[in-house]
Amino acid sequence: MAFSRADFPEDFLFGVATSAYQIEGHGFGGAGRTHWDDFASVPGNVVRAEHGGRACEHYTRWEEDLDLVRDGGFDSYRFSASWARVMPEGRGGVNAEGLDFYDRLVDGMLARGLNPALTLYHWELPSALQDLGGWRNRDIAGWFADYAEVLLRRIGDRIWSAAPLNEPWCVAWLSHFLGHHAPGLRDIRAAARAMHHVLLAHGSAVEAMRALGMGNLGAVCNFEHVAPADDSEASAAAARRHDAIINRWFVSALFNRQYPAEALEGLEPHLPVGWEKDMDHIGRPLDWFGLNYYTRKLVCAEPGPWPGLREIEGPLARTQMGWEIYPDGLSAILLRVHEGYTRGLPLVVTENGMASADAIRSGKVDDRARIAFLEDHVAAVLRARAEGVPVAGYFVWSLLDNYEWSFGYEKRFGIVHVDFQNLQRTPKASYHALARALAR
Ligand code: IFM
Repeated sequence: MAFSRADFPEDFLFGVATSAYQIEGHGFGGAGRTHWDDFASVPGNVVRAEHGGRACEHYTRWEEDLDLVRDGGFDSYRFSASWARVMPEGRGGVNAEGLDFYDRLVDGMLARGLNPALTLYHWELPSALQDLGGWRNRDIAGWFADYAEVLLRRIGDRIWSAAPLNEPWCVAWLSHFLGHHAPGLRDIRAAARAMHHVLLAHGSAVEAMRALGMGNLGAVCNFEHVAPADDSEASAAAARRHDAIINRWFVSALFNRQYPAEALEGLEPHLPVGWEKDMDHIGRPLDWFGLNYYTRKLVCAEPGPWPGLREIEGPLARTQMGWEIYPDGLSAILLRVHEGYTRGLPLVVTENGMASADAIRSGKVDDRARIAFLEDHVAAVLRARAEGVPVAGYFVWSLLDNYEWSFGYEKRFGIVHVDFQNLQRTPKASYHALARALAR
């Protein structure tokens, strides 16, 4: 790696991230059914109709996986808990085995000197709650706070940092407007409600965690560097609309207690009545803010209903996901979030990484493209720091090759290769390079 710990202050945190449904194996340990199991069972939704029933069998192999995190030189492990593993129906009954699992996992991190960085919801909604309208139903804020309380009464005393939801844009827009993720809706009314209710649920979970005496609470949103595809005013306006929906909606609610005008223009007629009264609940103070960053998007105007835009293929090199590689976008978004929204709050890059079609050859995985990707993005973090942005940590996505949602197991984001036949883990060249860079 072109960087090392010496380039950062002593307390800068390096970590690696995963999520529950993508690695655990939801078929194990009495977890309830989730809307991802339902979504994957509809032909055409997921590549080869793959689901998270077995995934990486992290549920039984977690000790080996935590050893990998420790031996990689990381300070922190960002993981998520599955709501349906803790409460199979989403409300009411608790699955004791599920709570025991997270209890063991957190102790396992502490035993290895790793700071547990918890996300409460990384996309697998209990099916029973989807039956009640899921993120369209305002009551979800209360259900979510109850789940937070059940889980954190058990493990909250040992959690280093917690964030309620991963990437609310994906939970709301990608899943209810674009239909790419569970529950697979393409419905502006459902999307508008989900865009608001994810934030309401965030506020309720933060309130519940504060009531338990927890600190170091944050939020994690995904960002793209958005640019107009050409120099027309129509494309510039389309890019502003896309930017408002993906980049500004959440951060502006969380830190400025308002929604951006370019997004309200299409969504306000569909928001729940009285949404304005929720903004103080949503914008309660946080201790840090996490940004997930992968790519940039070029956008042009598209005739038709709001938001009237389309993404255009750009000329830059791409990852296995087809995403353009654009490290400058990371420094730009860090600066923008710092100046316009978080104003001095510590920022953490909570996800960054790339998928590549990695294969084992002679026992090794030579993922040099990932090494270059990580080097270039860490350099972007250093540039942002040099401009005064208080970036306090950087997490690689992901520890393991895993279930990449509607792409099934085809897209490999791990710094550790997983053979999905026998589940054998093989650290890739990027893992070894990181371990050398992060060695103390
Ligand atoms: O795999 C996902 C993760 O669940 C959320 N952030 C983006 C990753 C890559 O698509």
